[in-house]
Amino acid sequence: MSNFRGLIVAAISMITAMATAQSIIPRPVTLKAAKGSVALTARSRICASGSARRVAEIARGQLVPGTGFEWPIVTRPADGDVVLKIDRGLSRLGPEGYRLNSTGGRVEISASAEAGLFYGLQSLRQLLPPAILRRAAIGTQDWTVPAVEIEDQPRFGWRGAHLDPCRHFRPKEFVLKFIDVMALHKLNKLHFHLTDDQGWRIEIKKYPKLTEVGAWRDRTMAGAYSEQRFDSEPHGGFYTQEDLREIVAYAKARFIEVVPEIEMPGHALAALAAYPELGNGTGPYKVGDRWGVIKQVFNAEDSTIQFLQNVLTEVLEIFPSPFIHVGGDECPKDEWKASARAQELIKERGLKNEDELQSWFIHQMDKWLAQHGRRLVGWDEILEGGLAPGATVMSWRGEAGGIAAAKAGHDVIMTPGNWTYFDHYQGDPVTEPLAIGGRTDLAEAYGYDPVPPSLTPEEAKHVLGTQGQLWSEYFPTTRYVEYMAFPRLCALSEIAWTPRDQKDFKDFEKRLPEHLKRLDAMDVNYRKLDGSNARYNGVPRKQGS
Ligand code: TNX
Repeated sequence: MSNFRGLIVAAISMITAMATAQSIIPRPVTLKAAKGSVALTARSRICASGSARRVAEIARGQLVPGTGFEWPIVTRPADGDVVLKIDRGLSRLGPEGYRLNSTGGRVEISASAEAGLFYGLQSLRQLLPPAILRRAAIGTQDWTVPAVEIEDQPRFGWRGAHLDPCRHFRPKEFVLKFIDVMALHKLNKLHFHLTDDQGWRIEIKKYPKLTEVGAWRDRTMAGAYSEQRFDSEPHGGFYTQEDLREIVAYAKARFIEVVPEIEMPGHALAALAAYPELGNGTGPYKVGDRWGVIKQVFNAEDSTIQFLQNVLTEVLEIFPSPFIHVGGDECPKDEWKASARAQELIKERGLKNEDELQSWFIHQMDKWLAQHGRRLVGWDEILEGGLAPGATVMSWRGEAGGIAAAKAGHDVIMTPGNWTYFDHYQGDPVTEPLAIGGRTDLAEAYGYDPVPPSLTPEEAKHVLGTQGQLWSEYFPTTRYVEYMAFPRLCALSEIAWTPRDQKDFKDFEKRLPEHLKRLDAMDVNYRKLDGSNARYNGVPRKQGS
């Protein structure tokens, strides 16, 4: 009798393990299920040598908490172990590709580089029960890995998520948690939007007022834009350089690069409040308390260029990313049109108009960044008035900017609002919590393809990838950010990773329920597939952030 029961239990755990094997997000290029499984136990070890050892330390960090096992790192493998192997023979899969094989009594992950091993490890975590993602063991658990053979590699090198801590400041703890969730989805670029009209969030030692003044506002727009209503609560915060170094290092250990964004010449009001001489003489300035496009922008004096390059000098010391984002979006030209001095600068520099002045501005940054061994990224407005030679374009107002830039031989990241702006509603606006507008349901988000059909294969090589945007005007709390991000960011991870011909929304929908249990285990909020938790996310402003 007890034998029979044992058999049933074994069969059930096999079936559950098989279901789990089929629920990896983003979907691997190939996954072959085989008979059998590997049981990870308190005797299991991590086996690694050479440069795989560094990933073995990371693997310990990701396997010890949930299992409560010790996971010693050893060099000779035995059955029941997790084996990490650098195998140069796998270079055809690229540095981020990997193989995972659990058919021979142990789990073997091999890759030609450390990043690949890390992504194999993320797939292993998704082959295990969701409790592997908890921060401590919750009791005895069957850590069975189904027998599978996976061979996998990403479609794109830029698989991003964007955070906007300017409109509502986010504590460092949240950013670190978000990085953990990104890593689980094999996302590798965190676009960190650090300055905007409503707040300057990065400490700059040379210009302390940027955060003393620019990081704080007296009140904030509440409710829908049309209501023109404000709360009366001061809001603010910023990251010290040490906080940012910690974030960068934490991300790096998870193979994520943090790409900082310093906005110019628009979205500058917080900086103007701190240093009014950077403006067009239209002060006094106050840190922004309303959303939308704001007319006050930087002037284009040489001294302002110098100021911003001094800021960037400190930015480069903190962020090793080859890409530095300088914004460039939504810079109204009203002030430059009205300013005699701006008109004089246009003439002096032999420019035609205000668009060319903006282009001149961005060119200065492009040249300077190139001299410092970095590459400029900007929103698609940087195309207006002439694109700077080294610029990479983020195409947000649809795909046209990205297409034009790729055809002109520039790299692009496809971030069109209709598909990748996760501040849009993800269901019926009547029942969903307040959002900026628009509507991008999960199916629509999943359906996006970052390579527009009008590009030739050669031009398409300029599409580095895509990313999900989390503009945060209407997200007062971190729970709110998560609700808007998930599961759409899960969909985006699959757009960025999985080959186009293997994307299948029906199949994705089948894998999602198991995947959402992983988000539960990590205490990540998300929109339930039936929308039934929508009204619980219409949380009052400022609560629980
Ligand atoms: C436009 S996208 C902006 C942001 C807003 C966003 C809201 C972009 C480059 N600029 O400043 O937050 O729309 O969706």
